[in-house]
Amino acid sequence: MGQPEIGLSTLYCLGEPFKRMTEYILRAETAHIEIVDEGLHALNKRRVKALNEIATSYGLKYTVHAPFADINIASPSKTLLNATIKRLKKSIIYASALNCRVWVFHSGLKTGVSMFYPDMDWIQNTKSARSLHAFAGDHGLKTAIENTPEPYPFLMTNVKQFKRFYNEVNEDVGMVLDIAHANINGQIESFLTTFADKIVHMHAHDNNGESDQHLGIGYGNIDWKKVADLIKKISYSDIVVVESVEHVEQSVLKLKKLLV
Ligand SMILES: [Mn+2]
Repeated sequence: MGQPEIGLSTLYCLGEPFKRMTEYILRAETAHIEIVDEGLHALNKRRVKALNEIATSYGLKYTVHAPFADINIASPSKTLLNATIKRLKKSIIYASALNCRVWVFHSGLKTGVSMFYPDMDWIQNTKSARSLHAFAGDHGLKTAIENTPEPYPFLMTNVKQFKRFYNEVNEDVGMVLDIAHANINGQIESFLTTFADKIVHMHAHDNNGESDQHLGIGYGNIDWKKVADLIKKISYSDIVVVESVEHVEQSVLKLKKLLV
């Protein structure tokens, strides 16, 4: 088993034009870039072509983070669910064209009608996850579902929910461990030990243990030395993507020192 490699998410510059983002990634301290398929950086054919040209010239490798704004794969509205799946399938096609190692997506969320239809959103969540995974497989792409932060009404924030998901979804959907999201419910160690064989990708940023701040590594209350030891203990050897929105370069260097 090798060592993990450190990557960088474009989340920190999502407020800036796509063109500027493509300039920033050339200056990153890593060749592993996670493209956030959202907002000003939403992918299209032309942008995929541009990113592929950059990858060839500068030796970059990509992963893609699925769109997440107003996206709910557990939506009780057929109309909205269809629009959501259509958008996510587009993202999968672009990710496949970028030769991504993995396509990262979030679970669905509870809604204002969830209390009237117990478990319906969970059932729709697993259905959608299975169908997106199958579609991605048809395009030669792996998928991984991320633990999302409390207190948002996401369906998959804790270990218990991920256990249920993997009991019901036998397909090879990987897990993205977002270390900082797991810090909010105090389950970093529990996630790492329970899903050592499912985790294929990680997100790293920091927070005060209460809200999803996406701080630079070392600027919140996460014990990174302890986290690094746990990551080594499970022999994790895939990518750890820095998803901070500040102190980005410093965060990449700090994680390299701890993990590589
Ligand atoms: Mn994340």
